[in-house]
Amino acid sequence: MSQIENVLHESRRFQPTAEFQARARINNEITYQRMYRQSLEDPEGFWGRIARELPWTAQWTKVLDWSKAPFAKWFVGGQINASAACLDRHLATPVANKVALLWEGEPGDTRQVTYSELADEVGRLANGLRSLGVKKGDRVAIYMPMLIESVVAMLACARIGAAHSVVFGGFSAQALRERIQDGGCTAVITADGGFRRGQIQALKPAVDEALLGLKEVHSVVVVKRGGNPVGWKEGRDHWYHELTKQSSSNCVPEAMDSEDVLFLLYTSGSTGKPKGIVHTTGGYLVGTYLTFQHVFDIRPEDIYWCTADIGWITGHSYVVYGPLQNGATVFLYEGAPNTPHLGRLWEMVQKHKLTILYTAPTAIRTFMRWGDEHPGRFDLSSLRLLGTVGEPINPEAWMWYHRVIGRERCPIVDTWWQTETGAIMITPLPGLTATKPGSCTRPFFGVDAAVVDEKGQELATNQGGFLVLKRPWPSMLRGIWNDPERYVQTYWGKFGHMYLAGDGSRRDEDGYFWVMGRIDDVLNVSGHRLSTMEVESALVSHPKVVEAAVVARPDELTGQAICAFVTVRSGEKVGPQLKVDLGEHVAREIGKLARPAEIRFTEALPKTRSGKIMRRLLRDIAAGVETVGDTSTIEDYSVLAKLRADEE
Ligand code: 7RM
Repeated sequence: MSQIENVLHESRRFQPTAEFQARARINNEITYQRMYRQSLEDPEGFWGRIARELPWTAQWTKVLDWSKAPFAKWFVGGQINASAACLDRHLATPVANKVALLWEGEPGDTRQVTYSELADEVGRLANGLRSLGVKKGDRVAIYMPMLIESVVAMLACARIGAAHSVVFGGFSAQALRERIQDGGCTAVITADGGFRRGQIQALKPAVDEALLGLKEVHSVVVVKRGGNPVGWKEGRDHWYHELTKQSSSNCVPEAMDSEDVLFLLYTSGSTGKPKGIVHTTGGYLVGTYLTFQHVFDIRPEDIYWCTADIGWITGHSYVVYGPLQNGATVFLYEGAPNTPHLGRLWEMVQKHKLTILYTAPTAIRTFMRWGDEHPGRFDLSSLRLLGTVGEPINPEAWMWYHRVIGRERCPIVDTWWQTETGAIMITPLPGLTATKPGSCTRPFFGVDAAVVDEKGQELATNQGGFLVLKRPWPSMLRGIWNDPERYVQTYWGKFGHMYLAGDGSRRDEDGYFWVMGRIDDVLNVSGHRLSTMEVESALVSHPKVVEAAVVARPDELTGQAICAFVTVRSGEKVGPQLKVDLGEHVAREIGKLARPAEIRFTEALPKTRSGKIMRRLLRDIAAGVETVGDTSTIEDYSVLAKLRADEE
């Protein structure tokens, strides 16, 4: 009874173009099969060979120590510094003078730094932090807009062996305070403010509020960006530009053990207290290095854009550590996608001739809603590859991305992974894999993924169940900060020897994975276990709908009844007739049992900062109860208020 029924039928397939395939690193099935087999049959040999491409300062003695499972050690005894792996390794090569970061502010100002300039700036801040007393083993909170200095801050911490804990700049003072306290941070790097939707979003006041009475934090470094007036605490607060001006750019990187902590990153659990996910150095670097190289099939001339903020894992792994280790040119954008107009992103693609775009399904659905005319106004021919991450992408949004943004030329890599996995786990290889809209396709090298039932037995083709990873991998989390018990419980408690991802999935006849969303979100209607994502996909395939979130509310008759929150295309009329039409549509697409008992139209859905729909909150609204638990990650509180006000 634990299985999830599979109701989504998708038979379209897309091959990479011959031209793309011809140039790709991995472009034939035989090579892929051989490498994949090696990676599972001899993981230590496989990962050891990859790791040797990185600039270790001390050789490891053993690739993997799994004797204290589920606490893994990778590259035991090896030493490597993450900032040196991103910067110093390029300085004696032509990459030194290549642009590392190309940045555009929301008002349209731009700035770029080469690898060698970035290395200098990181050295100066690293020395500056050291002069303030920050040392190896400390934790430093970073609370910043998307600036070049934000990347510098992360790498400067890494350089001196302090773990960074990036807190998304949109979080409240209270959320920041909790994370600073839980992580035991002793310094904070922030900015006066940044530009967001044409206004200055102030950050420093939130830091001041968060730090009230927190004696442990001895230093606050402030980047001047917004120019907004800020409060100042003498002795504690330091301007970034003054601190770095006084410092030498020459900073010897701290020798870091492979298993020394590189960063903490807080992620909200299903309920209650946020978890500080712990990542260490060596394995994380190896995992992000290899995945970035293959998944984006990166080339020297690429200008790559991952729209993720550094406040979430995608920003860590695929804005900073993966791309920079590979010597890529990374584009960064400070502001909102709709400022000053709805075509801003596409204008920047055209202006900077961006070649790779990696973004989230929620963003893609928003662009769909805004209309084809906005991307239509710009030349997107520089794009050669598209990616998605963060949620299951419904086939409708996939097709839109393919047609309107990719102009039917660009492969799409739908990458499944988590804060906890550190790096991409299930993904197409763009020059090889035939993609199917909505599927993240096959496991990456070294990833032994499966779909199992309640007892841990592998399920047959197309049966929905728990997505698990059956062996450790280099970039895996090493635990939850201050809470080893919770780590064991949450991820290894259910099956013991397998990592529980918390997602539902099925695997099709080609071995492709179709992730159906979080296990907590599964619907149970009259004994049928349905994935929220599949019902949402059916709704979104209706021409008037752009986004839908489906939750269950208690129902005497059916156990649970489906309540759908629906956003329609700009300009479409909502009303009783559309509700009837949508009900009919879902019944046709899936079956009568999936027809929502209730449909509510809404302008927006409650989402996390990284764009994930917060179904937990919608469940409370659907059931008409007060919201309990953590709401600190919600992007826009007014959405909740509006949804509640709309209750019938
Ligand atoms: C990278 C990131 C992790 C959760 C994960 C899934 C969902 C992410 C996909 C996806 C379907 C994808 N880290 N998820 N990528 N679902 N297809 N390609 O998002 O820790 O913030 O979230 O996101 O539920 O468990 S995360």
